[in-house]
Amino acid sequence: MADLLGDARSGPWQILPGVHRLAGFTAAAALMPEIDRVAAAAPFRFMVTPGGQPMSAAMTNCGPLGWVSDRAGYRYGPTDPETGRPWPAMPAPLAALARTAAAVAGFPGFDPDACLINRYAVGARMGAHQDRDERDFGQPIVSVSLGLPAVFAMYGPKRGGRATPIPVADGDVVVFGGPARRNYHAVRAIKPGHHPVTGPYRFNVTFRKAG
Ligand SMILES: O=C(O)CCC(=O)C(=O)O
Ligand SMILES: [Mn+2]
Repeated sequence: MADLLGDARSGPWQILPGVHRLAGFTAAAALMPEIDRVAAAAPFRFMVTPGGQPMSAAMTNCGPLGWVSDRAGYRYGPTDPETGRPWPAMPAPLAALARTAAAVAGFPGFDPDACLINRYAVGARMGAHQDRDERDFGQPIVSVSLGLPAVFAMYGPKRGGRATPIPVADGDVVVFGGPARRNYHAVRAIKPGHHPVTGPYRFNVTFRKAG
């Protein structure tokens, strides 16, 4: 695939060094049945920050490792603290999508072991943060947007400064890695709307190599 793709890292999808948006790469219609199956086994919940504030987006996970936040901090773990059971398996179509998107963006060999699913209602947002609970920052982040549109704001590796707004609509995939792997990023508040598949929600599916 690398030969066919050529120098994808500087290709037409690159927004900033190491930040790629693959527009219309998938669609909610294709993925929501998989997400519904995951949520039936590991329901969406509002985790709390280490400071005790409920998060704005509801979350669940699939795959060998799930990302968890509670009063004890942020971490990855193999079991759902709500049920005590392992997180549901990562559906094969989701894993395949993540691998393909990473390769297209110039990160061949990505093999995610963690898939965090965020559900945003209208008005929900995510403040600026780095993804830094993973072991290997050589591995990219693959972030799939489904349903209602949003603005994904990409900052630099230091807190603050000006963000590059990246509009993300249903089916868009943002891949960031390499020089952008430790960039701060945020999701602006979701505007009111209705999507034919997800209704009043935006879903984000984030794939990572955590362990
Ligand atoms: O919802 C998004 O687009 C980004 C989510 C995110 O940054 C995260 O879960 O760490
Ligand atoms: Mn993040």
